[in-house]
Amino acid sequence: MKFMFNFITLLITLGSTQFAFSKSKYGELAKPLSAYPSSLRSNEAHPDFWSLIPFYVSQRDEKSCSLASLTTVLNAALRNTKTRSDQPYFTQDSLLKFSDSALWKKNLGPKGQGVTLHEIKTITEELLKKLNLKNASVTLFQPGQTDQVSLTAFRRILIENEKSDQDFIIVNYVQGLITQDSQTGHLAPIGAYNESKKEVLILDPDRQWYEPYWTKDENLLKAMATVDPVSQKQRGLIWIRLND
Ligand SMILES: [Ca+2]
Repeated sequence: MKFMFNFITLLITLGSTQFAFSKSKYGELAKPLSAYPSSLRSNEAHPDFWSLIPFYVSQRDEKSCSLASLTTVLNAALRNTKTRSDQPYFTQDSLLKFSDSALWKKNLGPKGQGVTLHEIKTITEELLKKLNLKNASVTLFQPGQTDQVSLTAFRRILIENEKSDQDFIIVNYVQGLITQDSQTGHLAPIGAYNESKKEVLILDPDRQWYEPYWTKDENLLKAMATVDPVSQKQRGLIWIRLND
């Protein structure tokens, strides 16, 4: 009887321990894509999603969201030029090597803390130049605030970007303001925008923990309108246009 009592006590303790340390992965604001498959079966074509998803990679470690995001985006951008049997797509390692980026070497190394928004803009511009994409450009958007003016400007970019797979967005936001993760800065490509629902699909490279998730554009604006403690600058997004 005493054994049974101790066994039940142990089960209760284990159960309460699990509840104490585990919480909902996605919370209230993020909706995992697999739970909403019909969200991509509308009349809208979602050209970015269908260009990016074949190349959607998982970041190789916690610092490498910039490397994973650019691997996904650049493979999508170059997919129509890599048609020969001797033309591999980029892996994260081969892109890092090809870039020869001092910023990546420093920030993804043992003492690095990842890459800021301004740094990924510089790295992207260097890569576009190396890839001889002469007409390409990178635009920075830092909303700074969550007011109506900022929301309208953000929506204008999302609507314009949704029209074509000749441009892509990488967003810099606080992951934990969308999901239930830590309150740290993060980078991820935007997969799609549903204008009627005002929802953005984030292709989070943190694939060990997440699949792509939808969130309201207002939520993403709040997570972007924050200050990066490393750079002391506002977060935001870069908009990569191949034919500017
Ligand atoms: Ca686009």
